[in-house]
Amino acid sequence: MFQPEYEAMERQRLEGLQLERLKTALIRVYENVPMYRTKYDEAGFDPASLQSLADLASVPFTIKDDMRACYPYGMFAVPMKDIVRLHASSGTTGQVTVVGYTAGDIDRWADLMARTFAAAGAGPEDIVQIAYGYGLFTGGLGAHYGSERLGCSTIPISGGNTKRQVQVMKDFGVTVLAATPSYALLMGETALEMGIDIRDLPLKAGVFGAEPWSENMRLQLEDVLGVKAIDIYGLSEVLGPGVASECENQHGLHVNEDHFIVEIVDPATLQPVPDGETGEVVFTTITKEGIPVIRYRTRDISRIIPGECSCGRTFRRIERISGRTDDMLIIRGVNVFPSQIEQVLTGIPGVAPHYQVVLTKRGSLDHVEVHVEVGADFAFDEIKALERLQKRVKAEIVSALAISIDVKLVEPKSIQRSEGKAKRVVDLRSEGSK
Ligand code: DLL
Repeated sequence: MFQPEYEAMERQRLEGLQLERLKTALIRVYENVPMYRTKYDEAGFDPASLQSLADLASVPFTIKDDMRACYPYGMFAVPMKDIVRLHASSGTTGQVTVVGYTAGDIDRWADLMARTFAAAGAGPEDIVQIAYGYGLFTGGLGAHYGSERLGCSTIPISGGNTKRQVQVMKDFGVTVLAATPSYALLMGETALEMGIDIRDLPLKAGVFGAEPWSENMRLQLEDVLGVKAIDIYGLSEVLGPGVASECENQHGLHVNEDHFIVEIVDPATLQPVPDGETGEVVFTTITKEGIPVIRYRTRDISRIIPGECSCGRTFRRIERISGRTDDMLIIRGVNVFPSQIEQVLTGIPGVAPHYQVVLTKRGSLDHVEVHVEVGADFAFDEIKALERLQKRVKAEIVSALAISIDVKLVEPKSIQRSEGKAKRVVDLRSEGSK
C-alpha cells in the first residue's frame, strides 16, 4: 500500500475523518459557489446543520447540467489565481465541462494515483508506459503524476501510433501499461502483426479503465498480454482516474473514501439503496479545493460489495461499472448494457472482442443489430461456417440476456479501432428508417 495509514484506516476513525471533511466541504461550497448557495437556500438546507454522515442523504444532488449551466468557471470554489491546471470532459453530447485543480488538488491526485499503481503491484523499480491520452482528458496526466509519485520510470507516450507503442514497450522493457482496455487489446493485436508476442516481454501489469469492460475481456487481456489486468475508475467531474481502483484480489474497486464519499441511489426514486443493491453511483468530494462536487450523480451503474477485502484495505468496494444510465439499451422492455453483450461475445470461440451495437429505426420501432468481428483466423468466405457462428452468437445472446436482437458478423478489422475510449453504440435512429 502506498498510504496504509489511510488505506487501512479503522472504519470508525475513517468515518470521523469523512464527517469532519464533509462539514468543511459543505461550508466551502456554500460560501464560494453561487450555484450551491442558491440551491441550498431554495431547498431550505443549512450546511451548518449537518451532524452525521447519514444527514448527507438530505442534501440536494448535483448533476451534469448544473456544471454546464456554470460553464466555464462558475463551479470553481477558489479564485483563478489559485487554479494551476484545467482539464475538460467532452462527454458524448452537449457542451464540455471544465474542471480546475489547485496545487493541493494536484498533489492529492498524485497520491491517489500512486495508490492505484501500488495496488496493481507496481513500485519504484517499474517502468510504466502511459498510453492514456495526454491533454484535456484526465487519463494521461493523472496516471503520469501517480506513476512519478510512486517513483516509477514513467514514459509519457500518450495514445496513438500503435506500432511505436509496441516498439517502445519492447525496447524500453516496460513492466506496467496504463491504457484503456480496448486500446490495450489493439496493442496486443498490433504486436502480433509485428511478430512480437507481448507475453514474452517483461510486461506484468495493466492498469485499465476509462470505459466499461467485462470480466471476459479481462481474461482475454490477461491472456494476450500476459499481465494482471487491474480495473481503475474515475471521472473528470470528481477528479479523473484515482477515484476507485482494484487491488490484487481483482474483486471490486476500492473507493478512496478518505477523499470521496460514495453512495448508491435508486435512479428512479433517488433514495440511497442498502449495500449490495445496484443503482446509480453518487460521489461527494471532501478534499477537493478547485471544484468540489456534492452528491454528484455520475449516471454510472454499480453496487457496493458488502464485506471486507482480504487485502487489508478498509475502503469499501464498488463492483465494476456495468454501464451508464445513458448507455443503457431498452430492448423490448429489457434493460441491457453493451458490456453485458461483450461478456457473451468474448466467451464464444471464433469471434473477436470487437463489436458495435447499431441502433436504427424500422418504422416506428427501434431495431438493434450487433456487429461482431470474426476472429482473424476464421475463414470468412466459408458461408456454412459463418452461418453456424452467426446462429450461435445470436442464440447465446438470447439465452444469456433474454433479448432478441440481430447479429451481423463482419470481417476482421472492419470495426473502427479507438486509441482511447471505444465507441460501442452507434445510434443511427435519427437518420431515418433503413
Ligand atoms: O475516463 C477518467 C479515467 C481515466 C478513468 C483513465 C480511468 C482511467 P471521463 O473522461 O470524465 O474520465 O469519463 C468518465 O468514464 O463516468 C464512466 O462512465 C467511464 N469510466 C471510467 N472508468 C471506468 C471503468 C475518465 N473502469 C466516465 N469502468 C465514467 C467503466 C469507466 N467505466
